[in-house]
Formats: sequence, C-alpha cells, structure tokens
Amino acid sequence: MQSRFSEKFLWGGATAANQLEGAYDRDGKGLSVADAMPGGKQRFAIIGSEEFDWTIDQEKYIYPNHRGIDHYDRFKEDLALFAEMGFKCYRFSIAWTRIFPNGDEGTPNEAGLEFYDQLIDECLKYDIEPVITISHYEMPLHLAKEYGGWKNRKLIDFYERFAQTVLERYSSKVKYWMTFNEINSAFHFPALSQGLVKSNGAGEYQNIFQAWHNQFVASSKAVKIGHELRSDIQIGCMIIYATTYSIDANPVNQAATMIQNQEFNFFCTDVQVRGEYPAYTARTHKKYGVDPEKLEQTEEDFQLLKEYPVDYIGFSYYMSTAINETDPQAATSEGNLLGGVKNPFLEASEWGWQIDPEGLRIALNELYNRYQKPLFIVENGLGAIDHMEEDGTIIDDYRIDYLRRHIEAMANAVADGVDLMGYTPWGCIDLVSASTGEMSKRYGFIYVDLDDEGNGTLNRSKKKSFDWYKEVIASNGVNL
Ligand code: BGP
Repeated sequence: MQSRFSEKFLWGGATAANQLEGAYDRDGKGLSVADAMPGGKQRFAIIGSEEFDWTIDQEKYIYPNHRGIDHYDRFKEDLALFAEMGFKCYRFSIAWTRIFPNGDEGTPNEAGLEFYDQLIDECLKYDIEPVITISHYEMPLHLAKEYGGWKNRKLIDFYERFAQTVLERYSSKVKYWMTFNEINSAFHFPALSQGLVKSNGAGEYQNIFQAWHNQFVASSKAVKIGHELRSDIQIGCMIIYATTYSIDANPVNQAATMIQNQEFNFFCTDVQVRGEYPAYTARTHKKYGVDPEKLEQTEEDFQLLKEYPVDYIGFSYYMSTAINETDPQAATSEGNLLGGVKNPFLEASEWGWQIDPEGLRIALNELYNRYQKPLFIVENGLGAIDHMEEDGTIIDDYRIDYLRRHIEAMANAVADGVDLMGYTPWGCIDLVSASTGEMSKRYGFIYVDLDDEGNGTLNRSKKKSFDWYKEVIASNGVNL
C-alpha cells in the first residue's frame, strides 16, 4: 500500500518543559506558575481558577513539576530512545524561567541557554528536527504575582525580549516554532495559560480578552523577529481544538454549535492567521460583558497583527464535544475537559475525555477549509493507567488502538486534500499531567517508574506501543 503522507512528514513526539524537566530551581532557574501548583484534585480546581494565590512554600512542599521525570539530567538517554523510534522531529518547550528567572529584568541566564543548546544539538545529532514552543503553560511566577499576568501590557515587552533571546540563539538550528501553547484555552485554564487567578481577575472576561490581545501582539512580534533572522523559518500558533457537534438537527442547536465553534475553536486562529479580529468579535464581547472601549489596543497593534500572521497552525486534538441548547437537563459529558453534553455515539477515556478519531478528520478539514494554511497536529493521545507485568513488559494495546484510529483519520484527511505537516503524539515519554499534576495519567511510548507520591527509580522502559510506533514511522504511516 502507498503512503498518503509525504516523504517529509514530521513524525515525532511532544513534551513541555515544566512537565518533564524537573530541576525546578537549578542553575539559576526561577519559579514558574506551574512550579507553584500542587498535584491531585486541588490542581484541577486551580487551573479552573478557584480561589488561589500563588502561595508557595518551597521548604514545605515538593510539587510534581519540581521533579518532573528528571529529563534535565537524563535528556540524552531520552533522546536516544526517541531516535530509536525513528523520530523525525521532537516538540519541546523552553522554560521561560531558565532564561529569565523573574521574567522582567536582568540579563539572560547563560546556564539556561546552554541547557537548550545541548538539547538541540542532541536532536540534531540524530537528524531529529526540533520543534519549539516558546511558552507552554509556565510563565514566570513573578510576572503573575507582580503584574497580574498577561492582562498587563508590560508582558508584551517581557515576552518579546524572551522570544528575541531564544530566536537569536537557536534559529540557525531550529526552523519550526510555536508562540504559545493552546492559546485559546484561557476560558478553561486562565492560571496556566495567562497567569490569571481569581484574586487577580480570572473571573472577569475583560481581563481574559485583554490578556489575549496582549498575547496576539506578542506572538506577532515573535513572528517578526523570527522572519528577520531566518527567511524560511516557520512560526505557528497553537490551539486546543475540539470538534463540536450539534446534538441533533434542530436549527437552534446548530446555531449554538456555530457560536461555540467561533468562540472556542476559531477566535484565536482568526486573529493569528488572518491578522484581524473576526466579524463576530463585537457580539462575543457583548455576550461576555467585555467593554471594548476599556480594552487597551493601539493602531500599531492592529498593524502588527496584519503584517505578521503565523505561518502554520499547530493544534492539539484529544476529544470532541457536543452542544444541546434546547435541553438544559441533558447529561453533561462529565470530565470532558471542555464540557459540553454527552455524545451517545462515543466512548470516553478513564478521565471522561470523549474519544473521537473521525472528529480529527473533521477538525483537519474544518481548519484547512477555513484558512488554507499548513496544519501540524502537535498533541494527541490517550491518557491511561498502565500496568507493568511481572516480566517488566507493558502491554498498552488500548493506546495503540487509539493512535491507530487517529492516524487513519489523518490519512483520510490528507486524501481529502488537507496540507498536514506532521504528527507529534503528546507525552511520548510519560510525564506529569497538566490537569492533575500526577504521574498516573500516562501517555508515553516510554514508561517512567515514578508514582503520584514521587516514589520510583525513574528508570525508563519501552511499552508495547514503542515498537508499534517505530514501525508506523518506518513505513510512513502504512503499517498501523
Ligand atoms: C494539553 C496540554 C499539555 C498536556 C495535555 C494532556 O492541554 O498542552 O500540556 O498535558 O493537554 O493533558 P493532561 O496532562 O491534563 O492529561
């Protein structure tokens, strides 16, 4: 059988600094918002913006992100395993706090920069193309506490300096970049995404929309800097996409679904790809009580957005959701990260995320039809509890099944005409979960011996999916 994927298709895996590096206070690193978050149930409440004040008592607590999976010291071992699977690319992020510990002042921390020099060189040694997220859910804690996070326009300058520093340092070796992880997730995770908690305004949509505007401007500045440094650089946005269905053919539900799509799936990309706010912005502001007169926005901002749109669209895809406007009693899809109602045609993961491979084909078509920009699936996967057998093997057929069905959907979308650049399943090595702060929700092809209490040898072992994915890559997506 002939592969539907191009010869240059970027197969790989994805991680984020705060979820795997550990070494949270080593070599001059400052504290990030993720470093100030406990694990377990409390964490879900925090990222959902319940009362929380960025208190952290380092002496007293060791939070899961502090240790991660010790990738900081073991990255060579991890990269060797990725190379063994045949990765063509590796998506990781740079911890802002390794480069600027407080985020607002001082010179860049050379030790932090050197860590990423080494990581990038290790990728290149194996012909693995680095794909860098400049900021992935971990802004400096100081910026959240002292400036109120992204709602403050000063953050634009701080981010610009950070982006300029890393782009200048690495762009000769790194072609693929993304400016913010899941920028559209701010309604759901204002703390992780924008540094906003209840006490500094997460509950007020005015702040969220101001923060978004500031992030859009900051992102365009990064695109400008990148393109001046390297003409063939590719700088993308990155969103969390959830295909959204109407529960039935009732036009009322169809219209509510259209609105949900605009507000959640398309608002940020409309600005970042098309370079201007969409027509439905005024209606959306009104609905969320945002006063446009009070938004700090300048003519230069709009100019910049227009001149420096992103080069491609990176997105995560884990689940779909459904809308039932006409029945307020309809069962909600409890646990589904993005809410919505239960879709009777779908099964859910142990965490309630509704599994929907066909929805990925739809997502790819919806995004491509709307923007005609290259797409990059930079996260996808099944969070599950893995069991190690007595002989040390981990038989994760459920994960293989999930990924196989999603790759088939990708192949169908490519046959539909979608321009798809690559695929980097999330958490290619087990790491700390963003929503639970725990280890037991695992995504990896590589198992890491570490439990929710922080006990374990941290030894790495290959799961069954390791060899399966290796064959997928070797056959360019034919042998599933
Ligand atoms: C995305 C984030 C990742 C990641 C993933 C899985 O929203 O970009 O950081 O963790 O989801 O989520 P979780 O770890 O909560 O299972």
